[in-house]
Amino acid sequence: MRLGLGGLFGVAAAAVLLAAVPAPAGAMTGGNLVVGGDGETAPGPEWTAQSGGLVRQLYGRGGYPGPVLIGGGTFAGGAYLLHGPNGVPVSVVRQTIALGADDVAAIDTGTVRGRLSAFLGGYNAQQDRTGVVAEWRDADGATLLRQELQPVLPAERGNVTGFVARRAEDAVPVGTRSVLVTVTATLVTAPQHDGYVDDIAVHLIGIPRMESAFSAPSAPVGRPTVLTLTVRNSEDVEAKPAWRLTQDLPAGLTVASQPLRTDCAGATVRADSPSRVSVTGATGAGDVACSVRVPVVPARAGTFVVRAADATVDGLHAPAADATLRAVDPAPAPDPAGPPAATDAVGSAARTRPAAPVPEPPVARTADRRPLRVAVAAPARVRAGGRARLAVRVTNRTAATVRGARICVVLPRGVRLAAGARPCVPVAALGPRAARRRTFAVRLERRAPATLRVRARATAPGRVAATAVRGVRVERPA
Ligand SMILES: [Ca+2]
Repeated sequence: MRLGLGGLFGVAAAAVLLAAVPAPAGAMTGGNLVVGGDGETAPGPEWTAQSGGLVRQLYGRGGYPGPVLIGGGTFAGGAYLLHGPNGVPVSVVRQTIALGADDVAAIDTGTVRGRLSAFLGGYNAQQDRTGVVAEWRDADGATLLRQELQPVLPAERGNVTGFVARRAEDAVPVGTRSVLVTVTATLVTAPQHDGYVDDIAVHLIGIPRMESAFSAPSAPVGRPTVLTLTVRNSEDVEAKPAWRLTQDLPAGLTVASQPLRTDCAGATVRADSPSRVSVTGATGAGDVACSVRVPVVPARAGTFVVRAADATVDGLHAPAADATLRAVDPAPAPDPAGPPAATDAVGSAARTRPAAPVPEPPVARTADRRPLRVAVAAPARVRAGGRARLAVRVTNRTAATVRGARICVVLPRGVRLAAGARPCVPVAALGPRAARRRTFAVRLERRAPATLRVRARATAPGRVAATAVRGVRVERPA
């Protein structure tokens, strides 16, 4: 017996029926499913007493200990501890936790673990003791799993006043629908009850989930887009054992480059093949989610589905949904003829704005991506025996100055350069993106109507030559 003020705040419930305490909706949050297990509110009807009851006591008052751990240190026990009522030899109180639909669904995947925990303690060499049992039960009330936190006896405490943290953690059996928590407090050294308990808790611990998603719903064919593979911790955000995932890609979608980037600490990521990505890692305490960015390229237009069924996981939930990408042909190159005539509306009437006048005859251009681009312009029609001027324009398409370029025209039979003209002319240094234009005077000797092809070529040391061809219609002489 210890002299003190035990039971000062006591509430001893006497009901016999077991009350079911519904878990909050979506309780797979890592929160404590036990109500009133910390004494911070006075024990009430959430605890059903078969005998005796539970009372609470301020820490550190009237000779009661603070929240101190045997072996050193303290724990966050709040202001109150719990114990059985003074003078009652054996108190038994119970609480039934009805698991919510979300929890039941998770449990029935067979991947949820359950933890019962509490701080249990006593006073000096006294034998007063309290223990806690959790029975995980099916819909018929049959116990599928039993966890027990044994009382802390004086020998374990070294006859020192204080608490020991106890916990039990096991896989929750499929079919579990409720948890019956029983607290048994035994008074040996009357009348004060010094079998202490605090922070009685039941937690559900899930496993992380894999998710997959594309950075955008559509992407051009042949261009990389990002498939993100995410490992999202369960809402308890507790540390989880090592996990592994493998995702196979659909035909026509391949990994664009390596190495693959990830923010999953310590993870190993690799593409086993162009169509398979593997990740191994672990989830630390407090980790909410991490991801792997996989650049992928669609080889053709169409819809690509990265299927959840093509994911292989160990220590994770498989993705709940597929990831879908629509691959589209790249946008066509701009029309060399320029934009169509613009229209705008004035009042209720629309009118057509004339296109900008074309200062020169139509121009034929090369369509390739060479560093020099050349275009040749000529009148579309000339009279036989007449004269014409060919205009050749060369453009430096690079970001560097091009030196030593030349422009040449190659004329078909029936077309001659005018007297004094040369077929090739040099071009001074061409700055980045700069263009130069040279003209060539020619005379059409041909008499019969025909279409002649005039060719222009630009060359520069170390540069790929570019050519352009222009058809010139020769008409009958006037
Ligand atoms: Ca407490």
